[in-house]
Amino acid sequence: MALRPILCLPDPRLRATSENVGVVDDEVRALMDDMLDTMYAAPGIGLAAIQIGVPKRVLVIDLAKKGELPTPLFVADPEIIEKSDELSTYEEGCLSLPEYYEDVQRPARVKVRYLDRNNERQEIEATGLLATCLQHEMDHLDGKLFIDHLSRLKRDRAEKKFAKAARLAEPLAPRGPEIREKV
Ligand code: GNR
Ligand code: NI
Repeated sequence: MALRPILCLPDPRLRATSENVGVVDDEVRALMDDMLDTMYAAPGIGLAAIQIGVPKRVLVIDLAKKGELPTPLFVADPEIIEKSDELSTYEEGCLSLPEYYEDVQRPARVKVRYLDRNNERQEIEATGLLATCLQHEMDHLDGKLFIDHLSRLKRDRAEKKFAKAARLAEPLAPRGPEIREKV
């Protein structure tokens, strides 16, 4: 078990399409365990493998609050097999876009088929925050971020904000201190 660094926008790996694992074997289980540790440490309620740079269709979720018993959900190769016409709105955040939050509308209910940590086929019918979180994580597997659900204006502003943050955080070497930007 290990903590792994979480990639942030504008890292292009977040836009990659992840590949199915096919079988949940020991290697995938080890990945899931690292992801869960990394997610709890962040802390977050969900994490997709690509957020730690691994382009596999694997995600973990735990909606249990601090002080409650952990209830981890381990998911590989998920597919949405039903979704409601009814939508619901949640204020979303993403560990790959730190400290940025916006309302996002998504189907209120989804039925998802997936492989669990024991490589067994499962189906889950989710509503509420779990439905939102599953869809948010599954978007990551296709290189999609929650800002892609916002207006063009909001998305552009968010991308610019993170591009600038990355520039400012970057090496002092290629750019002398005399041309450091003001925040
Ligand atoms: O920790 C997270 N919180 C959250 C809140 C509302 C909707 C989705 C999420 S997922 C996010 C963690 C994350 O970035 N997962 O990819
Ligand atoms: Ni996210």
